[in-house]
Parts: sequence; structure tokens; C-alpha cells
Amino acid sequence: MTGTESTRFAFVALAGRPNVGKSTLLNRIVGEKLAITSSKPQSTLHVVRGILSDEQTQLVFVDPPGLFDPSNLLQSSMVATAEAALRDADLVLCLQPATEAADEPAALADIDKWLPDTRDRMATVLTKADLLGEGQRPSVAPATFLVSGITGEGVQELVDWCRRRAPEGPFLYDPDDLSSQNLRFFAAELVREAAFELLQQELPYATAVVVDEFREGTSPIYIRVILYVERTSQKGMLIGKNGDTIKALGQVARSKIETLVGEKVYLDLWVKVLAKWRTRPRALRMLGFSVSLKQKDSK
Ligand SMILES: Nc1nc2c(ncn2[C@@H]2O[C@H](COP(=O)(O)OP(=O)(O)O)[C@@H](O)[C@H]2O)c(=O)[nH]1
Ligand SMILES: [Mg+2]
Repeated sequence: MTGTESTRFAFVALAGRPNVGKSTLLNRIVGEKLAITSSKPQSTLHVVRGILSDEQTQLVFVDPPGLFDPSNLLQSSMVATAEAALRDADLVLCLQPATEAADEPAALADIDKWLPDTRDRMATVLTKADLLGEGQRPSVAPATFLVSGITGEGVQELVDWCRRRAPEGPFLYDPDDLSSQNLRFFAAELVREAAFELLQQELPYATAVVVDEFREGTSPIYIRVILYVERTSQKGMLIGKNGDTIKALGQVARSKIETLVGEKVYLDLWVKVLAKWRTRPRALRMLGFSVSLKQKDSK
């Protein structure tokens, strides 16, 4: 950069219903597995931020929990977090699977419902392009992109659009940073991802993950994690017969964390009961969720 050129900076929020491919796209854009992905909807509880910098422009992609009609206090907190992320963003990418796209994508109707006045800073992104058959590919309107987070198709064009539309301004983060969040956060997320892979039905949704200790500088790195469930019966299920379930979970999670940190990890998992944590404001706050006073317990 020559110094006479000014830099650009933007927060770019990914909007859309659960399961449309927001997290997969974020990971593809930053080239690193930051956000956990799952075929089970509503696995994203926390906002994940991935940073993409070049000489001129820094883009911070924000992957919020999906937009949906909440039915308990945890879900209200997730939706409020998602709405705030969209409101604060400079650009909003409105995602919808290409296989479901009609003339007026439902995702746009969603955005108008959740956040009117967003359309002028928004692009429509039709995801999962790899699933379309030959004759099914839609002709795409301006500021509409057809992408696949799996193959990478269309992603560069989308990123270029974000760069062009980013407002002038200084970088907020070090150009070498991949995320504004720390390893502790990502370690907890990877334990949750393992939980979604291994546990059945309601159990992964009833499991909150907290990193209690992350001791770097030891070899292996020592990480103690507490998994909170809502009921004693869930604790039993999570531990499993002879501790088999928690042991398997620990193995899968440890290997994910080792890939992320590039070092050997000793993962110490503990299961505790925190009664009804998904519906109690104090429990949710203790677990790091923001719960406003306006949000009332619905159950
Ligand atoms: N075939 C295909 N599947 C995708 C694509 N993007 C996401 N998926 C799958 O769709 C599911 C939901 O993806 P995820 O990124 O977790 O969605 P999110 O809830 O919007 O964050 C997962 O099973 C992904 O593997 C894509 O581009 N192509
Ligand atoms: Mg997600």
C-alpha cells in the first residue's frame, strides 16, 4: 500500500434461517474451520467472527445464530443476538438455498420481517449451488450470487462485491488475525460440534459447554471443559454406560481441537447439571449468553 490510498473496513453479517449454509460459507471464505457446522439446525449458539484481510480491505464476516421464531429464553437470546449482529453490520448477506429459491426468495421476506431498511446494504446469496441439476441453475439478478460453501463456486465474486461495497475506514484488527475470538472460545465450540455429531435427539441442544481452564505452555495443552445439562437423566445419557459416550465425545473433540491448535491436547471433560439452564436468565448469563431484561421466560 502506498499510503495515499485509503483503507476499507466492513462488518459483513450472514443472515438466514437455520441450516441454509451460513457457517459453511464463513469457513470457506476465511479458509479455516472457525464456525461449527451441522445438519442439525440451530447448532450455532454464539456469534462467530472470521476476518479476511488484504492490503486494502478488511472484512469481518459475522456468523450469527439463525433467525427463527423463538420458543424459549435461550432461543430468544439467540435471535436477539442475530438481530443485533445484522443491525450493526455494514453489509448483510441474505442466504437461501438455491434449491429453494423462488422469484422473491423467502430469505428476503424474512429480512423485511426481522430488519426492515436493510435492502440497500444487502446482497442475496443462493447457497448449495452444487446441489442444482444442469437445467436448474437460476439466472441471477444484480447483487445476487450463486455460491457453494462446499466447492467454493461463486465465493470469490461474493467477496469482491463485499470489498467494493466496504466503507472507507481503518482496519479494526491485526491483518494477520483470523478471528477476534480466542482459542478458548473455539475449543468450546468444537466440543459442541462433537456433541452434535455423537449425541442423539434433544441431548446436544441441552448441553452447554464452558472451558474452565486452558493451560497453554504445557505439553500436551491441558484443557478442562464442563458440559452442563439440564437434568440428572441427561447427565447419565451423556456419560453413557461405563463412561463410553463421554469418552467417545472426548476423543472426537480432542482431535478437532488438536487440528485447530496444531499441538497435542489433553482434554478433561466434566459433566454437571445446571437445572433448566435454557430457560433461566441467571443460568444463561453465567454461561455467557446475553439476556436482556425485556426477554421474558416463555416456559
Ligand atoms: N451440498 C451442500 N451442502 C451444504 C453447503 N453449505 C452447507 N451445506 C450443508 O448444510 C448443512 C447446514 O450447514 P451450516 O453451514 O451448518 O448451516 P447454518 O445453520 O446456516 O450455519 C450442513 O449439513 C452442511 O454440510 C453447500 O454449499 N453445498
Ligand atoms: Mg451455523
